[in-house]
Amino acid sequence: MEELLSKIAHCVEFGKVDKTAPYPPDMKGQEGADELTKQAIEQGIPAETILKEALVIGMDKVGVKFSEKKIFIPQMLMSAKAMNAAIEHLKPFFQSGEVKRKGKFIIATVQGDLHDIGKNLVKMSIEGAGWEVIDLGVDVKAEKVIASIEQNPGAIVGLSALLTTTMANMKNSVADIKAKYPESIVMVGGAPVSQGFCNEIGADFYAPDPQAAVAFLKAK
Ligand code: B1M
Repeated sequence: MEELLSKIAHCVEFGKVDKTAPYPPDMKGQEGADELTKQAIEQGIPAETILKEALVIGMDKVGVKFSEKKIFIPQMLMSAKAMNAAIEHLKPFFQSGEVKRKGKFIIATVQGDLHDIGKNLVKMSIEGAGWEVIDLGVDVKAEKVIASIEQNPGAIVGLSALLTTTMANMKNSVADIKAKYPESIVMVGGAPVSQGFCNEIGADFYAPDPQAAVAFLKAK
């Protein structure tokens, strides 16, 4: 099991999508994140283990190498592509919750931020927990979230941010949403976000991961 997980992490780290992918040249002809994740599922490795012990590990290495200027945007995009290929196989497990809708959840990555892998994982888990999710996408202005609350009264809002620079937009979005709809519940998450930041900006809940987001909604 460990060997397969570390192979998947390697594919994410080096952006190997599938067997037919010519990139990276030194892995040409080898199986990629797509085939190996399928094998892991077939071997009965839980989706959450694959996510935490392979995909996120690979992505963390990508993040470190990017910070150290050892890789650049194109390589980071290939890693995102490999991760998405793997996530396709995990989807049914995140989405296999009860079908009955428990409520509505509006989710968005804040203005200026294009990172959506984490947001999409949270979306899948929340859908799996039986909520109808309205996904506004990435680079979303507060006005768009507010318009969605107008159309979906009572919906809980989830905002994701991955950049320290877009945390300011998260703060402004929470302020704008609360000014218009003081009773609305806003959940925040994303790698640079913390409980302290959540408290500081007046959001209602900080979820470090999809499991915490689902646990919060279950208690609603
Ligand atoms: Co970017 N990027 N990126 N990037 N990128 C980071 C975030 C960075 C940390 C890399 C680094 O330098 N080490 C760095 C940010 C530094 C900082 O702000 N301090 C960075 C940078 C600088 C940039 C650019 C500015 C680079 C440039 O152009 N010079 C640029 C910005 C573009 C923009 O947004 N305007 C950029 C671009 C990109 C790509 C487009 C190439 C690509 C994104 C592709 C995509 O998302 N479709 C990309 C990637 C892949 C990364 C890293 C490598 C991986 C992010 C990721 O998907 N992680 C990342 C480094 C890293 O995080 N290791 C990095 C896996 C994902 C599962 O984790 O999103 O944290 P995460 O989600 C978690 C939790 O946080 C939580 O649940 C998820 C599962 O556990 N969660 C929530 C997330 N949202 C939640 C919401 C919730 C609840 C929980 O409730 C609502």
